[in-house]
Amino acid sequence: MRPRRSHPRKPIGLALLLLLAFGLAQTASADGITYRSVKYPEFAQWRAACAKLPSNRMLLGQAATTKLETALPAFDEVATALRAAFESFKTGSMNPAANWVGGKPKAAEFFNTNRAYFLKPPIPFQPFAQKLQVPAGSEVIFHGDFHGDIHSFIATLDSLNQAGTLDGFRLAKPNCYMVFLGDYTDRGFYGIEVLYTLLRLKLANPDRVFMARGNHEDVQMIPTYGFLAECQKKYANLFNPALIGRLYDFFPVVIYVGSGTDFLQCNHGGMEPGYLPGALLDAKPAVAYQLLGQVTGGAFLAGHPELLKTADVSRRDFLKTTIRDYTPLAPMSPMINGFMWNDFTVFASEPGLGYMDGRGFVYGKAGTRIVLDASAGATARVRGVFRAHQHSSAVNPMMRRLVAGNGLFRHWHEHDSLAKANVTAATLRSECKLEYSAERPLKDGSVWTFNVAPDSYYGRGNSYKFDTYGVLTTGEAFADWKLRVVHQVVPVLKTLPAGQ
Ligand SMILES: [Mn+2]
Repeated sequence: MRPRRSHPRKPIGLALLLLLAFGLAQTASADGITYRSVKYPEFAQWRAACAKLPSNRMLLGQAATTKLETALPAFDEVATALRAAFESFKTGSMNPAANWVGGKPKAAEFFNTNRAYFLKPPIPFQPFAQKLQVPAGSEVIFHGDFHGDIHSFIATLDSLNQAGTLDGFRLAKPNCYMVFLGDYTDRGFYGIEVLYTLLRLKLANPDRVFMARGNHEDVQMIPTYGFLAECQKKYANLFNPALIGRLYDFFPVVIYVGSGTDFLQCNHGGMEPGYLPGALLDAKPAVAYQLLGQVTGGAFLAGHPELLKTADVSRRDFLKTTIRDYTPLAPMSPMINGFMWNDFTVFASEPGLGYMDGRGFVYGKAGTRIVLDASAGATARVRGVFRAHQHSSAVNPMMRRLVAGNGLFRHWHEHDSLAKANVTAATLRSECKLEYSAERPLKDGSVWTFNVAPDSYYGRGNSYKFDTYGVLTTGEAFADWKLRVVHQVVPVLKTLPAGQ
């Protein structure tokens, strides 16, 4: 019997395969000749170039155009940064074998950027987890989905420059880190500008800036959701999608961020009980990695029968046969990766485990608690989840809470309920006691969703104009950790002031 996929997806298109294969050949021949002659713009120059671009919200209101403005007119500029990023990944903290729990992946496969799992002959698809253990008192900046919204990204960097956290692209404060929660491109017209900005941050701070892999960091998604079309409009046949697809393989599907023995699971989607990080978190190195290897959701269910008991009775048979052990072949094959895809319920009264067609497994409060507890090591504990992903262009209960919460929502609020699903922001804040202030309490076992950037069709559908980032300050004990939410208006109907 064919293994059941968690939901059906189109196989990778022949046209995309040909394009990817061509891109790789182009890379191999051009490497070291053209790319390295390009000089990187300074932050101020880059900011000014991005400020000239019309907003996504303006373009979304217009008929489709064949031409798109870009702050990166030559693809060589992108390719230079991509090549430099590959070198940084190959020679940085992923290089020492001692930083890989359970063994370092092969140099001839994982680290060979002339090959890819999506090309022939394929190398294995090897998703991995990361640990980032920072000193107590460190600041970690978090941001949710950008989806091609460069104006919000620049606004965030402006804010961090004004705060003295950044000096241009460089983190200026000691013990300061940045973690991005995935979905950088697609659905907005400046995916390439967003990716390039991420690469510049990574290159300026290789040990302190990390990107999680979202469900859109997948070559199979880009032809459908806009990124491929964007790049073909900007670069025609000079665009090399294989380089981008290969970059995504260096993004961990989950980053456990912590101090001492306390950690937060930081990823794009949701829970993935087919991988447990105990050994990774207990490992000595402050930055460590582990391949997911075989994803053992079936074994987890067998060993934790209490998880299935949190599900609705009518769904248990389906969940039992669908959550199983498998070897990942691609982010959506033979099953979707839960770290990249899964969701959470909004209300505490909803089932602990469920499933939604087209989205994946949905974890409630009790189900999440079981997986978090099982994620502990001999000493390490996983205290909660920071994630993004769960957005809609329609006004729904989740989006109402994200907007009323100033861009960060803690699931399962104690005074919230299904009966209040569609109440106004004012009622959410008063009657449901929705948290919306700058300082947020960090409660053990909680899940926080970061909002998607506003210059997007999500922002248009839900009428919000502010972008949000979180600043986590760690402490000696988890009780001392602090979370601050910074939100600022982004002028989504015009371009940003050229400034300086
Ligand atoms: Mn998204």
